[in-house]
Amino acid sequence: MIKSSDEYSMDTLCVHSGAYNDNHGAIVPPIYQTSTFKFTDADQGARLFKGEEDGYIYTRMRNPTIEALENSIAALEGGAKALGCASGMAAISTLFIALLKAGEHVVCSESVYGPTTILLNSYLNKFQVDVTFVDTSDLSCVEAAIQPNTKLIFIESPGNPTLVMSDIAAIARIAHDNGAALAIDNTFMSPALQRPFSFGADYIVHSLTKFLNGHADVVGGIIVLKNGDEFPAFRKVLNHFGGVIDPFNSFLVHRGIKTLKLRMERSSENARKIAEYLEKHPKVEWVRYPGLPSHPQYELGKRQMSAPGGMISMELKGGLEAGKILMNTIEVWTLAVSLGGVESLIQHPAAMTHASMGAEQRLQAKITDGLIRMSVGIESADDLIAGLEAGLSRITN
Ligand code: LCS
Repeated sequence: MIKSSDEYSMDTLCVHSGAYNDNHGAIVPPIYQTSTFKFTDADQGARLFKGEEDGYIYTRMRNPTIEALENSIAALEGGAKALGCASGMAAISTLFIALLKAGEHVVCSESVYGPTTILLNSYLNKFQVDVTFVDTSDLSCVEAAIQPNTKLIFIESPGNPTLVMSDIAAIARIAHDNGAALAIDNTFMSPALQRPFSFGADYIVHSLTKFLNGHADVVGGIIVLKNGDEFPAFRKVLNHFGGVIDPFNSFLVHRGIKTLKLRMERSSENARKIAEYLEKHPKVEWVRYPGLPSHPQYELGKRQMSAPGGMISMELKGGLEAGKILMNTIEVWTLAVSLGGVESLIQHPAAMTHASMGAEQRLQAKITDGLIRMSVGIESADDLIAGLEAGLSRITN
């Protein structure tokens, strides 16, 4: 089993990363579907609790199947350690709890998953942690938002759902020059297409629910640490707040990762063809896709991502009404939230994934009411385009 991410290519790491404990030669990590572990005697139990002996006690604290997944994703991201969480939101909230205290300040990308803004605005504010949302694609806005008490810059790049990209290396420098850390939600890209530690980020989070698992059958999340010294403190926070992933979901995500690189390549190829088709379509007002030269940060995307990914946003000339006709009549695609699975999905952020943000904050983040978001799967691009055309042809205005 491979541990180091420096020696092997991403294709190999996806198949082989994730060291695990097994005495029987199983070539996939066994599912330790157990809540607790037997001690050989009372003294051994006491030694385990004191940390004098290495071993398993209780699944909320440690579990071999979960550890196999954590080792895999730490290797894929080139990090030291990772912590499997019950959902992407559990990963983000655990990161905030571990890093922030009352009186501190966070700078956050304005275009992030809706509930991430709610977490910062409505919950962390209760604990006197302040937040400023800015357009992190504009470095002068990031610099202007820094305060003496800024502890963390949190970005999504590309951002959900606008696909705005932020310069990870430049923002890491701004953070470090000001005594802050940079965390990035890398869900949209996955480590197969973007490795933020190589650009100076300090923490990475993912919703495993998306591309890393890839099969729309798990909810999970992960925090990846660049610095292994921080692992015991993070492990304690996760253990005490309790948002751990379970062994079976860990097994499923670990299995999904074996095809991550292939899936990301195919989704990117499909999405590029679909974005090019949409950009020329007479009923489309605009398309935003990191692989189109018309994307405002196209050159940045080429520098920090190995492919443009599977997410597209667009708005139709007929606005929301036309978008509804498309979502209601599209073929092959499914009208559903979430993303990153093998099947292509379409949804309406203002009324769905980003409804909870409220109209004012959506406006600031340029999430227009007519914006439609698409997650491109691994079906045939021709079939996906035919399915889109079926819906678009029904729009008459
Ligand atoms: N980060 C990003 C970028 C996300 O898109 C999501 C979920 C999360 C974190 C939270 O992950 P979860 O707790 O759901 O595992 N995004 C969703 C979306 O765009 N549609 O449905 C869920």
